[in-house]
Order: sequence, then structure tokens, then C-alpha cells
Amino acid sequence: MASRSSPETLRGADILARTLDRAGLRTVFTLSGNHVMPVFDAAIGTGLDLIHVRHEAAAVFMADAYGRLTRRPGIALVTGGPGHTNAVSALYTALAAESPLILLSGHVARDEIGRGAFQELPQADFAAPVTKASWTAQSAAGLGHDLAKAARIAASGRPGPVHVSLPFDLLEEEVEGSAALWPDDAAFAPVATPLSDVAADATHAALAAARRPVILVGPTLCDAPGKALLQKLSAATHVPVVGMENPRGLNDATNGAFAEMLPRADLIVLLGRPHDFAIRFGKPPFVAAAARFVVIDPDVALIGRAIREQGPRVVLTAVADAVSAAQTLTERAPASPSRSSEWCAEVAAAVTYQLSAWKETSSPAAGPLHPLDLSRAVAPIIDGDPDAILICEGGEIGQWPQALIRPRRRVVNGAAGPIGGAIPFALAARVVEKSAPIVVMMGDGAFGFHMSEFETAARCGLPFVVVLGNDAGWNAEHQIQIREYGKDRALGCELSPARYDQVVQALGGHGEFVTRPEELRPALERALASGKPACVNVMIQRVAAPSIRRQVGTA
Ligand SMILES: Cc1ncc(C[n+]2csc(CCOP(=O)(O)OP(=O)(O)O)c2C)c(N)n1
Repeated sequence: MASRSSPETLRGADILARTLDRAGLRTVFTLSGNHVMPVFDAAIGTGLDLIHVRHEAAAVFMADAYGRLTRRPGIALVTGGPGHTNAVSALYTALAAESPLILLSGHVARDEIGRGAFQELPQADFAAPVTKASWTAQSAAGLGHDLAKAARIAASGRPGPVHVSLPFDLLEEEVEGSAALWPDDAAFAPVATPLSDVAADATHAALAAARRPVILVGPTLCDAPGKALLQKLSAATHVPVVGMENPRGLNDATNGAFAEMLPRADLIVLLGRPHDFAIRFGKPPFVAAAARFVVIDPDVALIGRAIREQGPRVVLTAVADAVSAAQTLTERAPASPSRSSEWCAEVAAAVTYQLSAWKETSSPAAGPLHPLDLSRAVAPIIDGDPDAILICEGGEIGQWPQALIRPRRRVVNGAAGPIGGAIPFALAARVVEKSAPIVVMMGDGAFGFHMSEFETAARCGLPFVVVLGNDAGWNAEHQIQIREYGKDRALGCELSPARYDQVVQALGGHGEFVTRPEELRPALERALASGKPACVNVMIQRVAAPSIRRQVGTA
């Protein structure tokens, strides 16, 4: 391992670091290791900001949240072999969340491949099933172009993760400096797949002919700019547009009682929304047997899947990315909507529906608290600042804020349904958002996965507040046991009421412990005011997630 031998030459690692710098992809979520130390060395003197973390999966979760919040690829850099395998597990989440990111992994030198090299693994193959593209770089001079290609693929079409393995010999190899090393800005830019005017007009004709059409969108359009665009589309057409990015699909608490409306739809436009489990495979009673489908998707294979599942009920298909298609549909909407706003209002009322029982539910004076009260305390913090970011984990506790709080900016665990990503998500959110509140709501089970990242956050000065619903158990799975097997057969889902607030204090953050309702708001205020990464550890009742059903008339 060495620095450059002359100022006229550059190591592959220098090309990589400087290309990231030139492209403005300066935050690198990373964990050190033999194979990537040349890149750490090359980062010195560039504008790169290495945020070095405590687990490679956390680096990928951070790059994922960065990608979702900015629509620019987040960058994760890890070492080869076990560093790579740790990182790959989190790519599954990013893939389902349609999150643009680039995983760069160190890799054995090319002349050691197949010889039993230290930490040797066919890394590109290992990452392939959970990425849009995955390859091993082949030349030092081409590393900048590898990066540009990875960024372009990650953010084009259906956004998602891309992996590039970096053989050690390439990172160390010296090449002559030349203009040809540096890709131009355009090489990084995503390529739009626009919806043709003909397809847009045909979609509008299908919408106009339907009585109760619904447009369903996926994670790509559930971010803040996506939501703003969809509001315009819905206002221009009087067609309800519903985002689905939660692993619970039609039971997504965010969408209230929408599951009761979908069977009434006679036309469903899947606008970048895969035809999958989330819509219960489009079958009755969740979707009307007579419903027709329009499928607009950047991925031909997913269009094919919808046709396989629905046959002739698919009346129109088009290849286009979700953002471009939503823009074109909005621009080409008829001058005035062809339908009244009644159906749209009915769907909106279902989506925002909240059970009246919730109004009467609150925590007993002596505690433990009801999970509803945690969301009630967090809501004004999020509602009070349009730039605030709410982060919701999986598990039962994570469903309450999704039912009660409607933030402009939000990161949820996503369609892959993982638990454990929320603390890394929060850390990356703070990299993106410098001042507005960032609040995480999660359970004690999920907290354990990456709690060591509080050390990273404290060390890097990245504050956020975790409101931890501590029911001393893996409640979501416990609820399944009670429901499916009976109360007396609950096994393997108990945890202890551990003092995670004290763990956070020991790692350099701020901790609060709450056992009674009146303690919660002051504790939250202190946590926010601390300016540190904070954990408000709240002892809660172990109750099932909200199940939102109401009786509505059918058409
Ligand atoms: C990576 C991963 N492991 C396991 C699961 C299964 N799982 C889903 S929710 C859950 C329990 C979560 O417990 P906690 O975070 O305490 O939240 P709670 O359900 O108790 O509110 C488990 C184990 C999962 N979805 N993802």
C-alpha cells in the first residue's frame, strides 16, 4: 500500500474519490477494512465526508435513507468478504423501497482470484439478486466511469441499489492523469423513460370511461416531491391517487380504511406500483373480479407479471418511469375533470379515517403508556415544521404513527418489511436535513439491531430523537402467536425491559426514561433541546397495531 509515486499520476483510489467529489456525492457511509484503505487515503484533501459507522448494514441503510430523501444515490463503502456480506443484507430493503444507492465494496486483487485469497468471494454474484446491476470494476482508469454508470442506473427507471466491487490492485494502480478519466456531469444523470402522449391520452380516456377509477403508486412517488406532484394529478383529474410503500399492503395504517374502497374500483391504474402481495395479488374480495387494469411501469418484466396475473383485464400498458408518467399525465389531463369530485372525496375520507375508539383511548395514570399517546406527543413536533422528518420502524409500534401522523417527509421501513434500519435512517436524515426535527418511532426489539450507531451519531454530531416504545418483547410476532396459536402458546418473543436510554447515554447521547404519561412530553422536549442523538425510552402496553375497519356501503 502506498501513496502516489509522482504528482502526474493517480491511483485508482484517487480517481474514485475525486470522481465522487466532482459529482457532488460527497457523503460516504463507510466502515474500514483492508481492501478499501486506499480509498480512505485518497479521500484526504478531497471534499469527501467519510461517516464511518459500526456495521456495514447500517452504512447501506444510511445510503438508502439518503437516496430516498434526496433522489440522489447514497454512497456506501465497505470492505470485501464479510464486510460485503454484511452490507448486502440491507440492499434488499433499498431494492423494495426503490431507493437509489451505490454500494462500493473492496475486493481481492484480480491476480488472487481463485487462489484462496483472504476474504475472497464472488461478490458481484452475491449482490446481484438484490441490486439493479452488480459488477466488478475492470480497469483503474475506468473507475470514474464505473461510478457514473452506477449512479445513472441507480436513479433511472425504477430507482434502486447498484453494486460495484473494487479489486484492490485497481485501487493501487497508478495511471497518468488525463481528461478521459473524468466522466462529464451528464453521465451521472438519470435517464427518464417518458410516457408517450399517446399512452397518456389513452390512460385519460380509460379513466374518463370508468366510474370509480383509482391510481395506485409505489414508493418512488411517496416522497415529498412525489406527493406534491400526485396532489396536482388528482386535482386535475378528480381521480384518487393512493401511495403504497408499507409492507402491510392494504392494511397499511397510513391509508386508513382504503382497503374497503379498493373492491369498489372498476379501473385500477398501477402507476409504477408493482402487481404483488400488497394488493393481495389483485384478487377478490380485495379487488373486484370485474376491475380493469392500466399498467404503467419502467420494468417490462413487471408489466408482464401484471398481464400474467390479470389476463385480459389489463386493458392498457405503457413503459415509463413513475415520475415522468405522473408528470405527463398531469400535463395532459383534460382542461376540466370529466367527473365530479365525489368519488375522490369518498376515497380521501377512507384514507384519513381514524377509529373513534382512539379518541377514548389513553394511558392509565400510573402507566405503562398506550402506544397512541406516543404518537400524540410526537405529532405536534412533526406537524410544526414542514421540513421535519418522521421515521417509522416496522413492528406494531411503528403502525401507530403511520395511522396518526401525516408528515410531508417520512422514511418507513418499506415494502421489504425489515426491522432494524430506523436508527441508521435517522442518522442519514440528519446529514440531509440540518435543522428541522427528526423523530424516530420504533420498538425495543428493532432498537437492538443498530443501537451502536448512537455512538456514530454522537461522534459525528448528528442529533435526532428516538421515541422507543418498550414493551419488553417482539410484539408483532407475539400478536401473531396469540391470534394464530392461542395465548398459552406464546414462545420466544419475550425481551427484558432494558434501559436503552442508559445505553444511549453511555454512547454519548441523551437518554430519558418514561414510565408515566405526564413524564412523556417534558422528556421529549428535553431530548429535542439536548442537541444530541437521544432516546426517550417509554414503557408501553403490549397492544396490537391499529386495525382500521369501518362499515361502508358497497356500490
Ligand atoms: C430483519 C427482520 N427480522 C425479523 C422480522 C420479523 N419481525 C417483524 S416485526 C417484529 C417485532 C418487532 O419488535 P419491536 O421492534 O419491539 O416492535 P413491536 O412489534 O414490539 O412494537 C419482528 C421480529 C422482520 N420483519 N425483519
